Amino acid sequence: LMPNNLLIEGRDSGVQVLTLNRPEALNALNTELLGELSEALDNAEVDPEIRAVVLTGSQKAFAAGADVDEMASRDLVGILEDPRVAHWERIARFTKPMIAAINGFALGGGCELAMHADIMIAGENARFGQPEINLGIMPGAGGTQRLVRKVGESLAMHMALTGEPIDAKRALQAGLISEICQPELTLERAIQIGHSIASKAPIAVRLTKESVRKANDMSLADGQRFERHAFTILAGTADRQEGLAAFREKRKPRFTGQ
Ligand code: DAK
Repeated sequence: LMPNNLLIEGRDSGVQVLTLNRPEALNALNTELLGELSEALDNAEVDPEIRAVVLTGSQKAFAAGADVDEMASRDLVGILEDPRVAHWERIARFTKPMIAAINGFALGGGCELAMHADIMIAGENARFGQPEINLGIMPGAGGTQRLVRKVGESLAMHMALTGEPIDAKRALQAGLISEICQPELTLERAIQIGHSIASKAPIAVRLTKESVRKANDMSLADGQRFERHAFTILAGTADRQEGLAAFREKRKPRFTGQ
């Protein structure tokens, strides 16, 4: 089935580009869009051709948040049984590298979605914010959790309690994003990063992502133990042998994913 709110491209190059495409609502994340996105990621998860995913929006908006109209139609039980929660969980579970290429507004659920990516890069025109407080609500897709881990408590509190957005420069300074680009080049740069990752040994990439993520949920000692076990697992891969041999033979490695 063709998705209504998502463009899916680039699978054959190893880097799949998912473009949020609901321009009439600045890519507001309604249930349908989130369902299409989580399904696309589930498909990418099991497709060996796809080594990395780039998630992007338009020049004007990455995503302006949850769909306010849809949210307004839900009462307490409606929120409790909200189908979007399952979609968010599927997005969070994705094990391949995901790069967010952000231009324009990344607000509320849009900022939270961007923070589900492993690498965030943004155009100079990007604006990041958690404006939920202005609507009498609060972040609901990890905004109070991931933002603190990425930018620290002081700036996270400032953003979540005032709703004031920050610009790309501030986001870079705070460590929310890893690079700033000219807006026309953000997507191209994200794809380039994706290709760089796609050229590495897939099992090493997977375990590296998993291990870095553990840093947020584990003590240093437990995280380091996890890292050592992951490192040990790699000793059983053909790609490790290939990578080490290629270095010593001064040639490029040919990784097979084995
Ligand atoms: N929802 C629905 N429509 C939206 C929208 C949104 N979030 N944001 C923009 N639009 C629509 C506008 O209504 C407008 O539609 P028309 O009037 O043309 O029909 C169109 O997109 C263009 O927007 P504007 O005319 O407002 O454009 P401007 O350039 O003047 O302003 C803006 C851009 C981004 C500053 C403004 O649109 C704005 O403030 N948007 C709302 C931003 C916002 O408050 N976002 C946070 C929403 S709350 C949860 C998961 C997630 C969440 C909650 C729970 N669980 C899993 C439990 C997340 C909550 C949120 O994100």
